[in-house]
Amino acid sequence: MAITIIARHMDPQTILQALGQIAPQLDVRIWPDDGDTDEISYALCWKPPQGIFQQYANLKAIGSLGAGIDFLLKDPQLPAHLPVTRIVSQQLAQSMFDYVASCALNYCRQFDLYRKLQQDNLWRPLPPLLCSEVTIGIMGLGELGRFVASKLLQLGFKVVGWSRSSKDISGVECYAADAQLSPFLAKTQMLFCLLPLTDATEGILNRELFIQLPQGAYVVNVARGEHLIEQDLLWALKSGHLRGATLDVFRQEPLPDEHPFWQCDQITITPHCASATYPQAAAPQIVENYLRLCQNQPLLYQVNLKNGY
Ligand code: NDP
Ligand code: OXD
Repeated sequence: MAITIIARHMDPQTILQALGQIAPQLDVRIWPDDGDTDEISYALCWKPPQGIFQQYANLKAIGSLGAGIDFLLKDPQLPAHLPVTRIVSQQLAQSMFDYVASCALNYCRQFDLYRKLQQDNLWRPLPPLLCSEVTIGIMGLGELGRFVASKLLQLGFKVVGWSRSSKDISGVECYAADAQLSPFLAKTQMLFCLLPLTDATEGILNRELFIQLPQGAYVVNVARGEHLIEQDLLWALKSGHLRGATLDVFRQEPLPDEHPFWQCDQITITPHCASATYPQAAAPQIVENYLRLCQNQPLLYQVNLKNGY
């Protein structure tokens, strides 16, 4: 039995090294030079080519090297009978919080507005905005959203959250399901999307949603580019309804040169780096899952394929 790493837009060597440091006895290979594919039982993937799993006759499980698995579900030939795992780690959650907190504090201290004033050499103190006066709305209260929500409270923000099923998170006003989306949005001055990409969530950041946010709200998408209807965001910014947006994920990555987002000074762009998997943090759970696979035991962090996350 062996593991293969099928990674594009991510360095497979760093995963290989991290696995080698804690489990040198494992047979870990890197696609496309992974030898006899019949020997592979666990495929660790990041954006693999579609149809690739057909080459592995004895595959027992597929692992996403990130938190999301949407790129796997896009493959019509994904073997439906195999378990799919993903990465869940304190490091991913903390790193996402660091990103979210930077955005939230920037919004609160109005650095985006000062940047505009600076362009015109304008020295103009704006009315102060305290963290305690800002309500942050988190869409998705899973591994990342829950952690981020609780930590934002510690910074002094008011926090509301929205998820599919109802939640009880101390200090966070929780809303659930489509019926409670509107009241959640009505309270949200700064919206963070931390939803998985599924049929139900694709295109959820659209005009109808934006107009339910209060005037001057700010939107941050750290989930997937397909959550956002791009023209609707440009409209909401141009109309002045939204103050600004920070986008870490895009329908096409890297964002093409000619994309209008580059030229929009109300949008801050980061290159899908909000929270990357650190190989050292991910390696222990990968090894644990491989050992479980060898012993036919249930895997950690298995995704519910019916739900799509
Ligand atoms: P989880 O699967 O742990 O949590 C998903 C949350 O979304 C759950 O609370 C779930 O509700 C909720 N949800 C799912 N569908 C719906 C729906 N239709 N309506 C309302 N709520 C819904 O995911 P993670 O927290 O681990 O990660 C979230 C996403 O963040 C990933 O899928 C990935 O796309 C993105 N990500 C981005 C990174 C970056 O660097 N930009 C890094 C890591 C992740 P319930 O609890 O009721 O099931
Ligand atoms: C992930 C990501 O899903 O980096 O982990 O987007």
